[in-house]
This record gives sequence, structure tokens and C-alpha cells, in this order.
Amino acid sequence: MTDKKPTPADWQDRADKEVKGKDLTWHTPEGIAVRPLYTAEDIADLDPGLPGFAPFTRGPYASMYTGRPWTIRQYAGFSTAEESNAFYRRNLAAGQKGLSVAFDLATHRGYDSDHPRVTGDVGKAGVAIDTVEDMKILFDGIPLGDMSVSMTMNGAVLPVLAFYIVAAEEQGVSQDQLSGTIQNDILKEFAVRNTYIYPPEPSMRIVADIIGYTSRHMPRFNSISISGYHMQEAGATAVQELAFTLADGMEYVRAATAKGLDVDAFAPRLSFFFAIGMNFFMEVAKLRAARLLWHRIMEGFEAKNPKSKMLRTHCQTSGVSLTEQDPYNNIIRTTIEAMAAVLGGTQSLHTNSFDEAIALPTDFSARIARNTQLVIAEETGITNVADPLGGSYYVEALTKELADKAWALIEEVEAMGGMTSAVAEGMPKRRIEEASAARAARADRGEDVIVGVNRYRLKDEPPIDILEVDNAKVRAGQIARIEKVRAERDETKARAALEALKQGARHSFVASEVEGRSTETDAKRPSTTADPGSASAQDERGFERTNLLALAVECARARCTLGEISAALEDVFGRYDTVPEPVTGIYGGAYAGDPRWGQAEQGVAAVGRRLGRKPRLLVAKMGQDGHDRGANLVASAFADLGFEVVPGPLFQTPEESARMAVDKDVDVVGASSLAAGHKTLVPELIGHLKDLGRADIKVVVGGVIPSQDYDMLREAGVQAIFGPGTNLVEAAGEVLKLLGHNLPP
Ligand code: 2CP
Repeated sequence: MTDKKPTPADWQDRADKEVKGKDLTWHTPEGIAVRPLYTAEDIADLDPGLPGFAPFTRGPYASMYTGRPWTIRQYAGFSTAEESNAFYRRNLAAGQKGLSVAFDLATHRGYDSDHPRVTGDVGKAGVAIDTVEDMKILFDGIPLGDMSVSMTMNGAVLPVLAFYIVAAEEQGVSQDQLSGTIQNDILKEFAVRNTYIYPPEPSMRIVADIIGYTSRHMPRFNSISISGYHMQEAGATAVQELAFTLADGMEYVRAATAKGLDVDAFAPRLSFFFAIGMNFFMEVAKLRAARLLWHRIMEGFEAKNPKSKMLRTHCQTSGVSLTEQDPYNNIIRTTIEAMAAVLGGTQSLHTNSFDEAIALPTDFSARIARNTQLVIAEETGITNVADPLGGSYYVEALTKELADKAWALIEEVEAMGGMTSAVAEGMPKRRIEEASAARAARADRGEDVIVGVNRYRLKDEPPIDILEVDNAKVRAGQIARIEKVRAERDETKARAALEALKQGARHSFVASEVEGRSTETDAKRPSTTADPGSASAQDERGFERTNLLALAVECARARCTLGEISAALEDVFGRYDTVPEPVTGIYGGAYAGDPRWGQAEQGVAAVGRRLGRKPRLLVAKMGQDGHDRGANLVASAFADLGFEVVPGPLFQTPEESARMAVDKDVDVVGASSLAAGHKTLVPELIGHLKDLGRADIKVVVGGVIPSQDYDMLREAGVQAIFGPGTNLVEAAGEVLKLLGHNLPP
């Protein structure tokens, strides 16, 4: 006689006995209750289909990596175009397959390298590009007709893409041969990443104009990379990342169709970008759910071409999961995350270097990061089966649950009128900040384990070699090159191109092409061979005179600089500014009842009694660094402890921050720096405080600060430095000490 086949209930019985009735359910930050076992019962009603077929849950291509592995595409760029070009060439020779350009923050925000607001930013967190001449050097010796190039650019997307088109043209490669991707995803900039330039409405017009231009002239080019990456980096849960990203995608589809474009004319070239963090199966399920939902969404837009409904994505391993402490652990983390991206079915992947929590990668760390992908692709056998996790009880059930939760959030956004309205109301930003504060509190309380940080911490941490960029030297070189370009160009032609761009910008969003079609009869530069009087020729001329990318290409040909093109648009559109509004209650709420929190609160109150008011902290963001997750967290936690927090606007100069500190009569300025500008900006801030007669205001610095820079900053007058992974309650203790109050040990 055979034993009765055990059932899930039998399993539960036995497991309960083993763990003495302990509840083994894992409640994830997404609000998903992950049970300790999944069985055939969990997927009885689910059919994930086949790779390459609708709804593409199992992958966009039938053969997936058995036919062609994902693209190894490392995001890189620093210093000058010459240095970045040499770095690209070394990496391509060593097995990298596609390029992905990182621009510096001055370029992102539409400033030339000679602009006084960007002295600390030039060449630091990416490569400085001011003119088409820089772009030509960046790709020197790299045949643009054969290489797929991704460019992460959103704010200054028009000049950058125009420079790229013209650089290729002058290499002898026509734009219809170009393959690659432009990020061009402005909505998430307003929600989390902050490298916007213009207000939301004209920014959306720019996105739609680029989609219109590329669908007409650049059939192999992906017009947008709709990005959830920065949301996860800012603290979003997987559900938020998924829902807000897909909701952004819906808004772009609407913006493009509102311009009269047929959905199938552009949707096959929409692409996506997700972060891959440490929650391994959640990330696998997230990519599968994304494809499932995008298919559903595009059916709703009545797309006919299957490619319009097929989500293709780039992934990057998570930057915030990297730690400054015990940094070689980051190699392990990145490997695990890369595996999740691959098992989730990504098309293209960037693996972070282990030193990226504190600096840009060196050749050594970049080699390990690249080889992580080469080893997975070429040594493990993982590429020999399409969607190898398909059918897993857990993965299929999690895919469904994530998709359902994300769909509910998408519906919430839609009920607000779509993502543009939701962003205008600050909803995604607020939700993500709440999730971020909760996540930070979990890490600080040790509930989320981070090996080497809140557990198994080393006593001594020898510094690792890091890449340093001589910012002053790069800036001087760039300024010389801008001056040369200006001296050698035909000034009248350059001015005329900028004027035409302004004229084009003045056309209102929806009316532009329709107007162009019906009224244009005397366009100066028809680029069509059709009968000049025909409807299609008039349409073409109208397009050339109103499409902002077409006009920016003319500016690039005339050697206008990135700053000039951006300023011309700013004259018409204005520049967008926001004041951060940090969330309150979340971080403190997570600490309710914790004795250390109580002691810190009492310390703040004691200092307050002595001062006769709450102690005041200015959280300053200087330079063009828009990364505000750290600044928001500090603001949130310190406000919850009882500080009066003054959240400084983004993008201040050191002088503006110093003036604000004095005007608000703060006790402490906390400068948050995540983009390597601190060595220039913080000493300037301290200098301005002295000039204003307030050398007594304490300055502390937090963020991505390599330990190699600590001495220099202390000599400049910085009183405390908080690197990545700092516990915020401990940081508050140090600030209180500066204000004359010691917490109990
Ligand atoms: C692919 N192909 C195949 C197969 N797989 N053909 C047959 N069998 C297969 N199994 C074909 C495709 O159809 C395509 O041809 C070509 O091979 C390339 O494949 P792909 O899947 O399109 O890959 P890709 O060219 O690498 O493009 C991937 C993406 C693209 C995701 C669509 O948008 C991309 O590369 N994005 C990268 C974005 C990026 O680098 N972002 C950096 C963010 P056809 O094209 O002819 O169809 S920087 C992050 C930082 C943090 C920041 O933002 O600040």
C-alpha cells in the first residue's frame, strides 16, 4: 500500500511543528504577504503563455537569450569627451556590447561649462558636452552606424540629441541608420530625479516632438526610456515603481497621439528602464508583470502591431543597495541583482561597480562589473533556456499579485487625470518619500539587514582607490573649446537658427503641426523632394518649422552651444523651480517607543529650551545635483525629532545657501552632496558664511563623500561628515553635540 500523497495542509502541519507555530509569513514593503510555500494550487488559474507571444509575460522574443543574449551596456562618462571616448573604447574591446552615455549635471540642466552656476559640476558625475564638437570627440573612432548608443538625457534632451544626429552626419552616417535610445522621460524628473529645466507642459511638448521626429526620421532609434529606476532609487516599492512607470508611459502615448501620430507609428520604439534591487524574486516578478500590464495598456490604446504592445527594457542594478562599508560586498549584491534582471528577461543591462557608493568607477572596478555579466552570459548556461523560471509556483503567483497591486495604483493615478496631474499634485513624489522614510527607518532599526552596515560591521575600513576628476582643469578646457567654436562659426547663421527655434517654441503644443500644415507656403529650407506645392511638402515644411528637434538640429549644424539652445527655449518656456516639502511623521513613527529616539527627542527639546526656540537646520542642496532622497530623509527625520527644518531649494549656489542660512538664522547647515561637487561647493559655502559675519553657523556634510576627502573638508571648517549608511538618529546625536548637548552613550 502506498502512502497518501501529502497535501499543502499536511505541509502546514509539519512546518508549524518545526517552528513551534511561529508565523512564517513575510510582509513585504509592497504590502504583499509572502507565504513560506507556494504550490500548484496557487497557479491553477494562471497561464503565463509563451515567450514572444502576447501578453509577453515570459519575454518579448520567442528565442530570448537562446537566440541573442541581452546587451551588456555599461553607463559611463566622466571628465572630458576625450577621456570618456578612451574609456568606451577600452570597454568595447573587453566585451561590452552597447554604449550608454552619462552626461555631467551642467549638461543635464542646460548650462554650458562656462556658466557661473555650474563651477562645481563640470565633468564630475558624467562627461561635459557643450557643442557638437564635443559630441564628435566622444564618438571618435566609434562607427555610429554599427553601435547602439543610449544617452541619459531629459532636461537638455533637444541639444544633446541634435548634437548626436549632427555628429553622426559628419561621420557620414545618416540619421535613419542610427540605433540607440534617448531617455527623454521628463515626468519622472518632476517626480524624483530633478534634472528638469522647463515647466511640465512645454516639457511634455518636447517629449512628443522627439517621438514625432524619431518616428519620421530615425526608425531604428528608441524615442524614450520610460524609467522606474530613479523611483526605486528614491525609495519606491516595486508596486510604486511598476505603476508610476507604466502610468508615465500611458501619458506619453497620449501626448504623442494628441499630436496626430498613429499609435503604431511610434509605440514599437517606446522602451523602458527598471532598477533591480536585492529582493530577488520580487524583481524577477516585476519585469514579468511590467510586460503583462503594458500589453493590457496598449490594447486599451487600440494598438494593432504586436510590437507596440511588447515591453522591452533596460535594467540597472540598484545604486542604493551599494554600501560604502565593506565595499566588496557590493560585487556580490550586484551579481545577485544582475541574475534577477536576466531571469526577469531584460533586453539590456548595466551592472554597477563596487565603488559606486562613493565615486565613479575605476578601470579595475568597471572590469569586475562588466565581467559579472560576461560570466552570467557565457559560463552559467542560464542563456540556454527561454524564461527558465516560467511556471515556478512562487514566481507566477508573485507576478500576478504584483500586477494586480500595480494595476490598482495605475487606476488611482488615472482617476486623478493621469500622471501629469498626479505629478502636479505631488502624489507620486509624496508616496515615494513615505516609502523611502519607512525603508530608511527599517534599515536604521536593523529590521532590513545590510551586511557590513547594520550587521557584521568591520572595525577598520581601509579606503579603496577611487577615481578623481580634476574639475577645475576640465572646466578650463571646456571653456577654451566653447570659445574656439564661437570664434569659428558663422555668427549670423547661429543667431538665425536660435531665432527659428524660439519661433517654433512659441507655437502652441497641439496646434503646432496642424497650423504648420495649413499655413506654411514659404518655408526657407524645404527638406523634401516632393512637389513644393503638394500637401505632403507643405506638411514637411510645417514640421521642419515647428518640430523642436528639427529646429535644434539646425542649431547644432550652425554650432550653437548647448547653453544657447537651452536659453533660447527658456526665453519662451521659462525655467521650472520647486521647493521641497519633506514628509513628516513616517520616520519618527517607525521609531515609536524606541529609547534612542526618545533620548534624541529629549536632547532636541533641551537645546530648544536653552535657545528659547527650536534648533534650526537648513538642509542645503548646492550645485546642479538634484538627488534629494538623502536631503529629504534628513529633513524628515530631524523634523520628527523636533528640529525646525528649513528645506533649501534645489540647485542653489553656495552664496545663495549661505544667505538663506543667515536670513533664516539657522544653527546648522547640513549640505547634502551626491554628485561629487562637495570639494568645490562646501568650502565656498563656509567662505560666504564668514563673509556674512556668521562663521558661528555650524556646517555638516552628508551624502556620497569618499573618506579620502574628509581631511580636506574638515580643514575647510566642516564639523561633521555623514557618509552613506549613516544612522539618522546617530547623526542627530552628533549634531546635538555640536549644539552643546551630549546624548547618553
Ligand atoms: C533581440 N533581438 C533579437 C533577439 N533579441 N532578434 C532575434 N532573436 C532574439 N532573441 C533583436 C531586436 O529585435 C533588436 O533589433 C536587436 O536585436 C537589439 O535588441 P534589443 O532587445 O532592442 O536590445 P537593445 O538594442 O540593447 O535595446 C534595448 C532597449 C533600449 C531596452 C530597447 O531602449 C536600450 O538599450 N536602453 C538602454 C537605456 C540605458 O542605457 N539607460 C541608461 C540609464 P531591432 O532593433 O532591429 O528590432 S543610466 C541610469 C542612470 C542611473 C540615470 O538615469 O541617471
